[in-house]
Amino acid sequence: MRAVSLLAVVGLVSAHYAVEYPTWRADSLAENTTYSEWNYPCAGVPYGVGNKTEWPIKGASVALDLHHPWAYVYINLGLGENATNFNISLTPQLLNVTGTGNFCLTDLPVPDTIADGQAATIQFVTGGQSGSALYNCADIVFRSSATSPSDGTCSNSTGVTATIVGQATTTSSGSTPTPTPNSAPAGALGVVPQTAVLGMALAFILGVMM
Ligand SMILES: [Cu+2]
Repeated sequence: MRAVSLLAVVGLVSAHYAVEYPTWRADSLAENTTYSEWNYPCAGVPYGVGNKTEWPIKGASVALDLHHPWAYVYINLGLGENATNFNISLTPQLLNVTGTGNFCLTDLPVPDTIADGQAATIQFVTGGQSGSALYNCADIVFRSSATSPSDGTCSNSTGVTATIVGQATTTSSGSTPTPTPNSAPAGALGVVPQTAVLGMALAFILGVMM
């Protein structure tokens, strides 16, 4: 039983995450490369080796394929060719995303000052239980004429949910909060399913394998 559990966790933690849209600079999970998602700012993938996507100025979306039980997700923007300063946050509210599989964010808050034809790089950052971060980048050109994929191709897998960290859980007026004696205090851990907690504990033990 124990062996089965450990194998299951190894499966979860061995693949970090993939960027599905816009197309990432290159597949940072590919074998036989020096790429590593541990490496800031773009997983060791040099600028110019890969794809550049025409990305909408309004209604922009991103899609990830998440492989960990949960992650804090940050999406940053750096302007220009070969940007190194990712100083524009497209996720001003910290997101805790639980579950594995497809995760989609739509209508990202692109600054009004961005003009048609502006080159930029989107930096994806996920933070996990260890405190370390995983990085990926996608190179783009903003286009007012571009459109994001339709809803069918940008959706959340079953069980994938995003919670804004630090935002109090909303309850309808008059309702009585359900006692949860063994749960963590208010905050991120309170929303993590028990299965994820188990996975996190085992992942901690196996931290070197992440
Ligand atoms: Cu991983």
